[in-house]
Amino acid sequence: MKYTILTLFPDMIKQGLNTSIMGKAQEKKLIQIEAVNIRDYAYNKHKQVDDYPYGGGAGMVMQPEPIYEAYKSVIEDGNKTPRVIYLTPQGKPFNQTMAREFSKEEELIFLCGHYEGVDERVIDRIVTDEVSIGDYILTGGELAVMVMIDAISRLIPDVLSNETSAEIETFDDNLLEYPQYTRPAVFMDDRVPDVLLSGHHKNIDVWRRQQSLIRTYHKRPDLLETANLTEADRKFLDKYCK
Ligand code: 6GU
Repeated sequence: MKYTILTLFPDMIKQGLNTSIMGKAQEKKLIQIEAVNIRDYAYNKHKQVDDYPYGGGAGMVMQPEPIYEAYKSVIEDGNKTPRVIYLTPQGKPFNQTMAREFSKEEELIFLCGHYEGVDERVIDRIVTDEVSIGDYILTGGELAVMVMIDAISRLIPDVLSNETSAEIETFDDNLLEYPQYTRPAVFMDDRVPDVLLSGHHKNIDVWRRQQSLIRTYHKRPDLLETANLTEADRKFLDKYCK
């Protein structure tokens, strides 16, 4: 997967993603991250990339030409037309289903806005997807891109170790994770649930599934509406909730 980010703060992206699992994935060439500085495509001598909004009002608006030139520089070394994702609180809410869908692409381009916005004409011309990472306002799209790249990349084969990747399936059912415990078996008089020490794998699986259901019911009941529930799950929930 190749990610290209059009941004005014390329260092922020590079530094945010060069550690831990994203850093390893880059070293192993499983993902490639290129941050293109929009300012390099400013063509007035002051390297200005924003201007006052037509019609007045507060703040500055990013001009269309530098963004368009930066975009052209990315797609011109080939005849590909990758999806271009514009990060904006007005976009479609990002979720695991979208992460899975994007992870199947070979290449993605992200456009990070700043200031009060981006000239609408360049959005109309190059953007294929508008995405938001939640109902709050960030100062720019950079943190949002990092969130998306992390969520997408961990779904790419071999980015996570095999051991860890099985965990992905949990959200597939739209349920929250069951609680986890490690040594010591007793912490401040608090014992790890007996079933986990029993060595009885079938019972452990049943207990974990039930814990996932209980948690989801209490913490995110909205998820249960779209959850992938078996007949046994429904029976358990009916009984538990009454
Ligand atoms: Cl994707 N961008 C910005 N600038 N703010 C946001 C956002 C994105 N998602 C939530 N707030």
